[in-house]
Amino acid sequence: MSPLSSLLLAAGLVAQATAKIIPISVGKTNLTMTPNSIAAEKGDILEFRFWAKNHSVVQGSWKTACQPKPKEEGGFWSGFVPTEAGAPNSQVFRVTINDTQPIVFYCSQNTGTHCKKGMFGVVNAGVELTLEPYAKAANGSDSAGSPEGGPYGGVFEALQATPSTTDGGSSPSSSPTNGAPAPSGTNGAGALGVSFVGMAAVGAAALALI
Ligand SMILES: *[C@@H]1O[C@H](CO)[C@@H](O)[C@H](O)[C@H]1NC(C)=O
Ligand SMILES: *[C@@H]1O[C@H](CO)[C@@H](O)[C@H](O)[C@H]1NC(C)=O
Ligand SMILES: *[C@@H]1O[C@H](CO)[C@@H](O)[C@H](O)[C@H]1NC(C)=O
Ligand SMILES: *[C@@H]1O[C@H](CO)[C@@H](O)[C@H](O)[C@H]1NC(C)=O
Ligand SMILES: [Cu+2]
Repeated sequence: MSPLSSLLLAAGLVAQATAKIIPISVGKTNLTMTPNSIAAEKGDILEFRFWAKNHSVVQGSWKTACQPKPKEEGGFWSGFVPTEAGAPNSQVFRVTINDTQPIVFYCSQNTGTHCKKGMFGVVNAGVELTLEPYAKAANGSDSAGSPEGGPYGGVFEALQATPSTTDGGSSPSSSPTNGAPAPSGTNGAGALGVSFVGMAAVGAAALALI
């Protein structure tokens, strides 16, 4: 293999390796999504990790707080995921990001009015489509909407053990339970992304020896 094609192959591996898994804790600390403001690129995966007691995630409409984006327009819905206290549910809900349009998501549990109390988050917030106006509207909303029927727009998978530093819920949450939408936490690049980059680096080093 020529040095040039080795280089191109290595570059290809690195380019493929940039998609990352972004863990989001659902209800780990009070009624919050952590982090609640996320930057994601096309191909990245939102990984929702559910904590006690009984939460959901729904892609919301930007027009009406705590109401779903109509199913016929896409979006996602996990259904309710009852979870025992003390540990995250053994199943995570993974949603692939297909573009960089702003997304809002919320928990539709009405026992305790979770969305109204701040249980929502945004992905790729835009100029106007941000947490703050959404929080205001959510605080004034009545009940949260759940889409009809079963989950869509994502897949349930077994929770993988990852280093605690990649757990979105491990960073202290600064978002209060009621209202003010201070962005909390940061994106944790999933272990998968990191290990692919590592493999690409090893591959490139090996190719350089050929
Ligand atoms: C969770 O809620 C309790 C009771 O309202 C409050 O005392 C505590 O500070 C909250 N924790 C966080 C991290 O916001
Ligand atoms: C979870 O919450 C939903 C919506 O409130 C409810 O229909 C369902 O019965 C709850 N499940 C459990 C196990 O509490
Ligand atoms: C991205 O596309 C996949 C496949 O069509 C879909 O399941 C997923 O819900 C989409 N993601 C979002 C955020 O709509
Ligand atoms: C939520 O709405 C109530 C009633 O209108 C208001 O008193 C409260 O200050 C609002 N909270 C936030 C955080 O905006
Ligand atoms: Cu909830």
